[in-house]
This record gives sequence, C-alpha cells and structure tokens, in this order.
Amino acid sequence: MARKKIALIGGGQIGGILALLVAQKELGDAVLFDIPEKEGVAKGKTLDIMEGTPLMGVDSNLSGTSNYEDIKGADVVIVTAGLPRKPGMSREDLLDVNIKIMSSVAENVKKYCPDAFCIIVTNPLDAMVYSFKKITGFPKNRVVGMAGVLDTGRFKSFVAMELGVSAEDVAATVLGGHGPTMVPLPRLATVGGVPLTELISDEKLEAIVTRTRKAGTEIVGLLGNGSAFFSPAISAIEMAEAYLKDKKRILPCACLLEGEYGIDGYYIGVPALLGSGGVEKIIEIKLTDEEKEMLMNSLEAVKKAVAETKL
Ligand code: A3D
Repeated sequence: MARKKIALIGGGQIGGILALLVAQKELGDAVLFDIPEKEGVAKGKTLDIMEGTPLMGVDSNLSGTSNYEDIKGADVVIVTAGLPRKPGMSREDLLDVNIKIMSSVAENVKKYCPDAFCIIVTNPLDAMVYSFKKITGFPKNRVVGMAGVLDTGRFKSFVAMELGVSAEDVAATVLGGHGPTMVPLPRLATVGGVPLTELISDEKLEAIVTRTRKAGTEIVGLLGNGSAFFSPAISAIEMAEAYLKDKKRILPCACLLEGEYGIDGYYIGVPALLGSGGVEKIIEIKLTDEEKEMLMNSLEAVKKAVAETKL
C-alpha cells in the first residue's frame, strides 16, 4: 500500500511540529507549504526532521514548498496558515487578515486535493472552518475544525494536575466555539470511570473550568510572541490519525451542524465520530437547561465572527 500524503498548509510553529509528528507516528509523507518568503523555512524544517528519521527508526518523506502543485492528491490537509495571537489580542482580532489567507488556501486545496480530509486550525477557528467549507464546497464530513480536542486536553490536564492522577484516565468533553464562551461539561467528566464531581470540590472544579476557558490566553501571555503550538499540533494529529486509521474515535471537533443541538448552518464544537468516512456521525448529548444556554451563548459569538467573513 502506498504511503498516505499529508499536506500541511502553513510552515510556522504548529506546522513544524505537525511535520515532526507525521514522521514520528509514520502517518505518511508530509509536504509543508508556506508562502514564497518562507519557503526556505519550510524546506529547512522538513530536511531537519528527515535527517532525524534514521534516529527515530521511521520512514517518512518530508518536503517543504511554496508551490501548490506539490500538495496535489493529498489524502489529508491540515491548515495552520495565518497569523497567531499576540498578548492583548482576541482570536477575532485575527479575522481580517486570516480570512484573506484562508480564501487563497481554500481555492488551492479545492484545485489540488479535491478528495482530502481537511482539518482547519487557523483562528478564529469556527469562522475559518466555516469559510473553508463555503469556498471549497467540500462535503461536511470532510471539513472539520480542531479546537475541542485541545480544549478538552487542557481541561483533562488541569484535572490530572489537581488530583495527582494520570491524565490518561481523565475523560471529558468540551462543547461550543473556540473561545472564552466554550462549554466544558464537568458533569460528564470521569476519572477511571468515577464521576469527577465525586472526586473534587465544586470550588476547585469551577476554577478548572475558568482556567480551561482562558488556557490559550495564559500561554499567549507566557510566550509573549505567539500562541500555543505543541498541544494544538498534537490535537490535530490525533484527528488525522483517527481518519487515516479508521479508528472511530469520538472526539470533540468543530462540525457543520444542520439541526443537531437545534443549530443550523454553523460550525461549532460537538462530539463527533471520526473514521475513514471523516466525520461519520455527530453525537447529540442531552444537555441541562443551563448547558443549553451556555451553548447558545457560544453560538452567538460564533455567528458574530462568521458574519464578519461576509461569506
Ligand atoms: P505561525 O508560527 O505564525 O505560522 C503561521 C504560518 O502561516 C507562517 O509560517 C506564515 O508564513 C504562514 N502563512 C501566512 N500566509 C500564508 C498563506 N497565504 N499560505 C500559506 N501559509 C501562509 O503561527 P502558528 O503556527 O503558531 O499558528 C497558526 C494558526 O493557528 C494561527 O491562526 C493561530 O491562531 C491558530 N491556532 C489555533 C488553535 C486552535 O486551537 C484552533 C491553537 C493554536 C493556534
């Protein structure tokens, strides 16, 4: 069986880690694309990783390019092209610049990778994945946004740190848009099968929920020049792997809703079954009135960003 081809659009902080993870996990061959001014960086990063493949004991061909023809026929496309936040910026502040970048990326992916499973990472996430879907016209099962996996990873790691347990044993989900209005669902979280609410005080749990909502901003503040990149790359790769290996994972992803959760025509974070068919199913959770209200509040924030794309 021929190796899978993975196109990584955007060779910045996240793009470089994505390339490393593709090789390390032997998911296939990776093409790292960036604008002509950054072609050298894309070539340099991928050559650097290639030179490490014998040491990791893996086989993966990696290349950098600024020529869209080189992504032709990719099975998976992961888009991180666009500006990241700086301290003091909201994700929405990126919209004007990133919508232009996303439009050119979407046109070219449509042309060169018409059958790919596409994972969008660029912020503001819910509006960017909406735009990519609109411009490509790809079916909704093949266009998905990465946010919930990362937001959930953050929630799980804070729980593990607080309880002094393995992060692997924490199961949880986060719904809603990727921003301060996201909806962590502590009611449904478990640790090794035990309800989280039985293991932690309400006060501590509330603090974890608040920290999760602001986790991206916490990292932006610490880094001083850019946003999180290791865990976003790990999250996007988890989604790509679920697709490539037909794992049937249930992961929170930004999916196009058409009636689920009473929402129609918007991308927002919900649990989705990911396998070789892409988004094979959207899982509808019975929410409490309070959770429903939080989700609708998050939808309002998503709608506002989408309106600004003018698509
Ligand atoms: P950065 O290191 O700046 O990399 C972005 C790359 O995109 C740069 O190398 C640019 O040269 C490149 N680029 C710019 N224009 C184009 C274009 N037209 N075509 C192709 N490439 C282009 O940023 P990063 O990797 O840290 O972050 C990338 C994006 O991901 C940003 O928008 C972040 O806000 C976003 N992000 C999202 C999450 C989510 O959870 C959704 C988390 C972290 C970062």
